[in-house]
Amino acid sequence: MKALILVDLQNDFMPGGALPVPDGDAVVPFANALSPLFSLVVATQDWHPRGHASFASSHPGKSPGDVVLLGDTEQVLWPDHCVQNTPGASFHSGLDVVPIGHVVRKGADPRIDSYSAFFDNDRASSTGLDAFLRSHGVSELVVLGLATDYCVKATVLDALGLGFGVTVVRDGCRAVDVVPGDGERAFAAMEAGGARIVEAAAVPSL
Ligand code: VGL
Ligand code: ZN
Repeated sequence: MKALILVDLQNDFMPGGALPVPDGDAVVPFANALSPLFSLVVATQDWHPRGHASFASSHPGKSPGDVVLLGDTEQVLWPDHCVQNTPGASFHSGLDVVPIGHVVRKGADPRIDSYSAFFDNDRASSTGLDAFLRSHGVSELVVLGLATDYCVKATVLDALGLGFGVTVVRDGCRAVDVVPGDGERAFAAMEAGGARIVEAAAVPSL
């Protein structure tokens, strides 16, 4: 069985949000158009406590874009974003949430970030998504969302490592592009890892 994974379609990643992904709101119509084609739709939500270790504001003297070590794991620092139970953490108001059957909240551990929908960045703990998908007989994932170069990429590479077949919807993703080209390099890395990259128009015939 196939499932659709909608990655982090939250206000703080949209234009005007705290960590805006350029043109990020352009992917919402793709999510709405594709969701009815799947019997299982899973949405992820970046879900940080106040003072999260990925926030530059939690590290005196540091700014967004700086890199620190959290234990042995490198962490890019971000503006405060997707704080639990704030409007920035809510799904974009244009997203049709009715087809969403399961929500994965990640990044809730104050000490470590979780780009992937499957594992924290230090790999020490799992969100339970792998077990959830397997219990529903899912072996194929179709993935779209934000941001191509962080949470989409991490989710896709983990899914491939767990043995899922993965298709990424290119026009359903947008990148932060801290360094220009990061989004394109992320697609190349996902493809090299075994993901199929398609346009949304190809999804109905998958
Ligand atoms: C993300 C940076 C920090 C993402 C989440 O959704 O790609 N990026 N937190
Ligand atoms: Zn985050």
